Amino acid sequence: MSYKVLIANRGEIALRAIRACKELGIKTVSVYSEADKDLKHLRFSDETVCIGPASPTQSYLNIPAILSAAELTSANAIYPGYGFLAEDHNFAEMCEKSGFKFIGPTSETIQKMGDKITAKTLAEKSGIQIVPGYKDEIPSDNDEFKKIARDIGYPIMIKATAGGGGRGMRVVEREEDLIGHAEITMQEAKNGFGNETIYLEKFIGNPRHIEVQIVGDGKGKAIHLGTRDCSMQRRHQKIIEEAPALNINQEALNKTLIACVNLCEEINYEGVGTIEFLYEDNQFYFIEMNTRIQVEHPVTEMITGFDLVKAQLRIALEMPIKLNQDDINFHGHSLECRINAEDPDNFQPSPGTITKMHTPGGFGIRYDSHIYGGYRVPPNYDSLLAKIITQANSRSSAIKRMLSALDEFFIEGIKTNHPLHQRILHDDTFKENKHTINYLENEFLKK
Ligand code: MV4
Repeated sequence: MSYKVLIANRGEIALRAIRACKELGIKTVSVYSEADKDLKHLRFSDETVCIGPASPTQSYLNIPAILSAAELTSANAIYPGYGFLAEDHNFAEMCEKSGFKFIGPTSETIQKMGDKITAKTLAEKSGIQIVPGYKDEIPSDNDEFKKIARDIGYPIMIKATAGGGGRGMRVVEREEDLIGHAEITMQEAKNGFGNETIYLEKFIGNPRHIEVQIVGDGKGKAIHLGTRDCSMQRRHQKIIEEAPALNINQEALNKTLIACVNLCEEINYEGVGTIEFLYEDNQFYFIEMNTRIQVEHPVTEMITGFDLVKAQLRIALEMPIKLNQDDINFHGHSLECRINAEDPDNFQPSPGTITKMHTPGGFGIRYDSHIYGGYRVPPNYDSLLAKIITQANSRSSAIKRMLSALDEFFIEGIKTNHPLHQRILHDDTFKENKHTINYLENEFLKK
């Protein structure tokens, strides 16, 4: 049986997916927008279909156009990548109903994890530690509501159940602000997500962002692939990621990893997923689960040798896969620098034509990117140009290898955050691994 997978994405992840398909002998169909006709991966794809104009809503988010392309090319399955439709449960359901395998968890699982209260309840049931708070209905009596918040203890965070990834949340420092902030968050959630339900959490002030990679076969068996630290971020955009997370309490880590596997086994999780935590004072606190492949998946691949994208395809297409925790071994340390088309000083997007460039290479260096000399970066999509990934025996060696890779790397014609990466890699707080999610914005960028 020869499979054909339609790749419903663009840029580096589309290229990453094609490479995995080729290794598995799977045929590929790439869809693209009018702005993307010169993308590199289209040359490596067996078939290509233009699905609409540059605007994402008319192309990569256009469900009828994507399903039509799948129909037209007789694709068996659809690979969503990250962003766009990757966590849209309606899209997953429409794929299923149209006879195309959605490469990922079931639409039901995506929907459950998309509702943050449901996700939190499921996580807690599996023995994962959650942030203390309140996730029942908010009482209409303001004094009762205030009592609940007082019991959690200020500062608290109000979050929309339909939010996530930094959208639909607000910190409340004192009781006077509770009712007003709750009303605003509800109104914004109603307008933004069509669901005004909110819940409360104790505000964790200065944590690290640690996540756990998991893989499930959809039949009740799951494994974990350890942790990543994604604390180096600005406005919820990760800039540098690494694996594994270091300086973590071993007992808390072991408990958390086992509980993550339990959760995935209990819900018959299918495919790859990431369970996100805040980590402060030796404690893990669940925040949400992502039901997709993530941008930073290569750092996990580099320290485990486990190909996460091939695993996604094998599981979805029911090819044999061995998922035994004992077969997973961890080797050294890996870092990823996200190179974005943006001004390194003010973070404004910097689209345009790349006139000249050189890519890094060598032992322990991986380069995942769709760009090339002469390529025009369109202004319509996110600014990720390339991911430089290093692997070495220790964190400090992986940092030195990254500095060497960044020395070789140059892009001319557009601005990139390349100099920001060089500055961060020379920073003492980063080198000592003492940074939290607040470090870049509140300290480093103010220096
Ligand atoms: C929090 C928090 C502090 N306390 N929840 C932001 C994205 C979403 N995934 C959850 N987020 C947060 N939830 C409580 N109870 C702080 C954040 C947060 C954050 C989390 C991870 C990575 C970067 C962040 C940046 C700002 C705030």
